Amino acid sequence: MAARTSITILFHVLLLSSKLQPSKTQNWIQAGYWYSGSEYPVSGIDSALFTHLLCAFAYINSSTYELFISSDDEQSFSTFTATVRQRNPAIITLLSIGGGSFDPTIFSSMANTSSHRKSFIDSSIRTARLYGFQGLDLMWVSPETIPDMTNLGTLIQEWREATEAEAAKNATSGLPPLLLTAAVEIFPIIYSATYPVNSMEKNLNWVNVMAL
Ligand SMILES: *[C@@H]1O[C@H](CO)[C@@H](O)[C@H](O)[C@H]1NC(C)=O
Ligand SMILES: *[C@@H]1O[C@H](CO)[C@@H](O)[C@H](O)[C@H]1NC(C)=O
Ligand SMILES: CC(=O)N[C@H]1CO[C@H](CO)[C@@H](O)[C@@H]1O
Repeated sequence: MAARTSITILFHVLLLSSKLQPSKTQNWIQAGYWYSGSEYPVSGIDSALFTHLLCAFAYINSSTYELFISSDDEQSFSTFTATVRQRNPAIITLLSIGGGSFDPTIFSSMANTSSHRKSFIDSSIRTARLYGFQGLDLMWVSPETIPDMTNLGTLIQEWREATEAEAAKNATSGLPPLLLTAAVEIFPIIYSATYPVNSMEKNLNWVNVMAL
């Protein structure tokens, strides 16, 4: 079993303006996902090879639309950042939400209603801070319809506003706003809807392009 395959290295397209990029840091990103289902130990990751690591996956409760971490993952997620910082103290960690096996209709109904988006956004920020992540990544596989794409654009706009408000409110903590990213894929033959590029460009730090 090739342990290395458990960490998928993705290509990143830097969408964003310097405004949202931490100016002190490098201008390139080398990020990888660690998936708890791979059972590859977090302590085995050579974090010195990366600038950012994404811990996958947190899920969305289908009735409350709040973010949750499965009880099986709580231990490894809560120590993830401290563990990968042992080999690379500068590493930045993000909590990834959803993934390919998560029911996309839950994303659709979360993004579709203002109060559901708010539950999701507020709980995601709380959870990221509680577990010590510096950002959040949305892996909605995949928005398929035009309303999904429109709602996704609204969601990430509101998400960005909320992360900035949270950082401003907690200015004394000195923590920068959470990074926000999303994983995207394009199957032009299957889906006719296109991503809300304007909102993504304005509100996300970068996107992770999923390639098969
Ligand atoms: C979703 O939230 C409801 C209400 O709080 C709770 O009863 C249920 O167990 C939660 N489901 C999951 C999968 O966490
Ligand atoms: C939300 O989804 C429901 C059905 O899934 C649909 O009837 C409604 O128009 C959608 N609302 C918005 C704001 O997209
Ligand atoms: C990380 C941090 O300091 N979070 C605080 C932000 O502010 C709210 C209340 O305004 C606190 O509850 C959080 O603990």
